[in-house]
Amino acid sequence: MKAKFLVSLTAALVSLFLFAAGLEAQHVTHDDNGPPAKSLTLTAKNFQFDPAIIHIKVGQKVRLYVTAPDSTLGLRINSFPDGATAATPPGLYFVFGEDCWKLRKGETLPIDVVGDTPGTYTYTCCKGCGKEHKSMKGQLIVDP
Ligand SMILES: [Cu+2]
Repeated sequence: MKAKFLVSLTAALVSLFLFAAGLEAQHVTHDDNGPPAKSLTLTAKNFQFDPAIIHIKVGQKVRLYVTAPDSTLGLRINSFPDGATAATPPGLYFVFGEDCWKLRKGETLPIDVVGDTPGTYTYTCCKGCGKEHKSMKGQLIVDP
């Protein structure tokens, strides 16, 4: 009886391992040189992002043209979805990722992003810019 249990336990572990290996093999690869399928403008000013909500499709490369017309600011896009736990992998891929992009006053910064996993990814200002700095937020939503 005990031996039979051990055999089925081993079989379960082996199939779990094969399943995990299969997932690894299916990992998304990105063509960094390919042109983006879509482009969007994101403006940061007056303690707000415009638009405050951006929708992109999973797997689609999108170029964000980010601009801060009035003052130098920072942009941080969380690569982990809202509600992520310690085990949640990042769900956004950036061709040139940075923790805090510097948005120089009046300049336009292109950022290429691919949504690997559907979810809501929060973006914030990452440069102290005044009284309402902490309320400066937006959501990048990766739709399935
Ligand atoms: Cu700020």
